[in-house]
Amino acid sequence: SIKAQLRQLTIQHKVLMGDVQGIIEKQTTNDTVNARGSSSYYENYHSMKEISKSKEKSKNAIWIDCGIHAREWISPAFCLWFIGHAIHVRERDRTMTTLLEHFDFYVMPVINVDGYEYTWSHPSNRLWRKSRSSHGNSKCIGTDMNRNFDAHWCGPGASHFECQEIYCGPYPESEPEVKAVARFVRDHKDIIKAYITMHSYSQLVLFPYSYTMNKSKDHEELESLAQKAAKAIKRTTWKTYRPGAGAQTIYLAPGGSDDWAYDLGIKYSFTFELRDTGTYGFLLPPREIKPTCLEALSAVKEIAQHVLQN
Ligand code: ING
Ligand code: ZN
Repeated sequence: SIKAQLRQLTIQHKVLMGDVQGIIEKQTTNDTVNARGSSSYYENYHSMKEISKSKEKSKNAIWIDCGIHAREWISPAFCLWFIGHAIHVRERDRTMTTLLEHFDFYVMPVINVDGYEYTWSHPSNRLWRKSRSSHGNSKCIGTDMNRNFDAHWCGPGASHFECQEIYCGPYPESEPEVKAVARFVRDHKDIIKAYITMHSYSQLVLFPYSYTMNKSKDHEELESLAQKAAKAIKRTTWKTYRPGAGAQTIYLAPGGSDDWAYDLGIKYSFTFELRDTGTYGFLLPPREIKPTCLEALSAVKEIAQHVLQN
């Protein structure tokens, strides 16, 4: 039954999260701060995890965030798995070691903590997408955080109506979680060389723009890099991911984080849509967590290596 399936999924995800949380707490106590908490937590700066090989500051960096949308559980699973992998195997994984010599990784495991928690604690709302903020006396709750960034905010492809799944919020960065990410990325835009955000599902490697059908000025380079990332995935697990510009590939969507980061000047800006292509959709079975993480890692490495060479 769907209920038993949900229970099984939740348990497996919890095991994975607990495991990685344990690793983090044991091995990187100095660098990390608790990633759990409610949205008020985002008023300060400290809900990001940084993986770094050295203590000296202002190395070039790569930003990865997960869990903008509550129901896309494979996304936070990837971020936590990535942290664990980077810490655990970096001595054995040569590519990872090299990358960590050149970059700091800033990893935000769950942007939408309240929404994410809600999908766990209210199984009947397992498919909740938005944040959990309220808006005046509207009966509807939540803002779509991937429509809340200041990039052609609330143009076609978003909605001003609180009850819609793609509600853009009352104004850009109205959500404290979005504001915190935007502020951090803005304040570090000179060192952040790539912006990567993880969603699900559809198996896509997307790049700007999503807010317009027009091509960005780096379209050709981003397309070929997205293609390289998709090929790396294919080599890893034989899964097919399709590369493309957001609006041309799926739909017009203003206010997205990758478009915002790109217009801020971070050229290498990508949105991943992880597994699957619709068989299970957001309810991805536990056995697919690990292979999805492995394939996503291979794509992230491909992007990081390209950034290193350019
Ligand atoms: N897809 C994204 C969404 O927010 C997207 C697609 C990518 C929009 C990049 C804007 C920018 O709708 C999912 N599955 O959330
Ligand atoms: Zn999403």
